[in-house]
Amino acid sequence: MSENCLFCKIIKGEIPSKKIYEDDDVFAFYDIAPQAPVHFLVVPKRHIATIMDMKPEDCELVGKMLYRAQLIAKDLGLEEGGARFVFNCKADAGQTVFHIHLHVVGGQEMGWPPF
Ligand code: D5M
Repeated sequence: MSENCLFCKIIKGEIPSKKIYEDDDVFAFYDIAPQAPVHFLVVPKRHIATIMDMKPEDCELVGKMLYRAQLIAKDLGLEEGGARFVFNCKADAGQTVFHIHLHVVGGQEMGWPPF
């Protein structure tokens, strides 16, 4: 846990969120500013600031995030149409919260490239 991290506070329940799922390792909740009909975030309970701070021992944890994200996506009706699974990393990608989070957005067709 990191003292002044928004998502650490959400995980601890100090800041409210619309929780979707929680286990010992990961936490999932709806994004406060949805960019699509379905938009949720999956975060690890362990504080990792950016994807570029990943260490070898984080590989299993990030795999659990992705695994849980696709299960939730299917539960929320995204299996047929699919979804986008995104990690923004640092300034150029628009990362604003420095605790890694996997965005899952779906429920509509999306364009590419994303800029
Ligand atoms: O995405 C950070 C995301 O975090 C952005 O889509 C808004 C979301 N956010 C910020 N505060 C909250 C709270 N309190 N609840 C739920 N979602 C939140 P980034 O990839 O860093 O730009």
